[in-house]
Amino acid sequence: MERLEFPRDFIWGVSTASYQVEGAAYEGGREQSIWDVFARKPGAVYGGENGDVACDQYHRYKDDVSLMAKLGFTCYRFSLSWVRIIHAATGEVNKAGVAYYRALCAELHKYGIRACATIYHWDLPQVLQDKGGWAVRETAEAYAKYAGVCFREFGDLVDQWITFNEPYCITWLGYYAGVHAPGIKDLTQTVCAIHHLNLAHGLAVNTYRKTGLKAPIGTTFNLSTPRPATSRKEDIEAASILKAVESEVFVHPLFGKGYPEVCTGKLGFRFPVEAGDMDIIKTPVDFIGMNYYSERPAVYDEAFPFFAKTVESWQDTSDTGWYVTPAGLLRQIRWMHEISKGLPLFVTENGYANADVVSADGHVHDKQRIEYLKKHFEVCVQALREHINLKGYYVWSFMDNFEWALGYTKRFGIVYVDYTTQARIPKDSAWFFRDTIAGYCEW
Ligand code: IFM
Repeated sequence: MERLEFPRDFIWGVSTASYQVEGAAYEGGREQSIWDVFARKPGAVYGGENGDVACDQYHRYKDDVSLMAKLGFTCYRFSLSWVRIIHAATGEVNKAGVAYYRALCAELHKYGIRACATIYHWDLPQVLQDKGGWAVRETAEAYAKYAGVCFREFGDLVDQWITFNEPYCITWLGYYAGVHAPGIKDLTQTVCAIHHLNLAHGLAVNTYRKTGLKAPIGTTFNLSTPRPATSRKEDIEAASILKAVESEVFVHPLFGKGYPEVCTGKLGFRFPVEAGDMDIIKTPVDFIGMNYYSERPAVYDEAFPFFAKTVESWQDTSDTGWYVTPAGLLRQIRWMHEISKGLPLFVTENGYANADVVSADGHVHDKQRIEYLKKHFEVCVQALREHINLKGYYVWSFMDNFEWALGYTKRFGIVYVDYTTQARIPKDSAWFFRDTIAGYCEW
């Protein structure tokens, strides 16, 4: 039996996001975000569900944190909700919102758990969407101000800052595919949103550097790096186009490489770059966060907008139909290691949707999730063996929650949530995690 060796200071975390777990949508002075509005559009979310109640973590955070501690986790990655923190009409800080996140961080520290705060995990104030959302430059400026408020109000408590969660989803799913809020389908707005998101990130990091705070700050990508389906030249090109469109448009500017040639050339993307923007965007960060679930093979197809599409594969799938492809994570880690010239890396999300049920014995036997996690831990260990500076692994998710357009149908948690009673039941994978973190998991 092999024993996977993780360094003693390896950070083991659980991830969630505000709209997916907090609930209390009409309490504590919280205002409306684009997800509150989008979820109410007929057909936008499976079963017409929304995050009004979700996992009610706003009221239950103490119990949740205590459970994280019991399972041995050393970090909680949560997101700050812009609409809880700033009053849109006046720009004033909402004291109740600030108090909530300060209390959450204090509770984490009580158990020695690090607070990793994502500043933006998709819940843009609706008032900013009404003025154009990420398609307009003013939103990047508003975000920088909001981030400045977060640094001021939580700077003494947050141990790790993440500016954005998954720019790909915010832009391509929200403005091009229209399957996430704000539900727009427009390439021009998508291209503008990409640039404004990059700019917002850079502005926020610049603001942060002026505060003198020392906790590391970075961003989190969900990279798309499809493998070519065949060794045909066209399929290799298709894979590289998708990588450029879905990943390099964020990664390259961050590392001072500008926008990918194929996007500005062949594909004709017109990024609304103003003088000085690219310098702001490449402001150095302290680490890179990577969210990884799956990958698909790419093929060339002229009928598709970027001459490329992904196709079906042979691997096992999860309950979301996503293939189990751990090799893709290793390729992405190596890519980030190389392009960032050895920056610390974190897997800030990785996880598996399973059709979990509570068995007659009262437990949730999620063996498929455990198998998935093992395969991805092996990849992490391989990266460590290659001397890649991988600092931590955060599972998605601490508990089952609102899975965006899929509502509550997909369960990603290592803790089962009974949405009727709000009872939390650690699944077998939660205990598997506890043993792994404690260094006693062999397989
Ligand atoms: O639930 C999401 C999360 O909000 C962002 N990353 C992917 C997860 C699973 O789809």
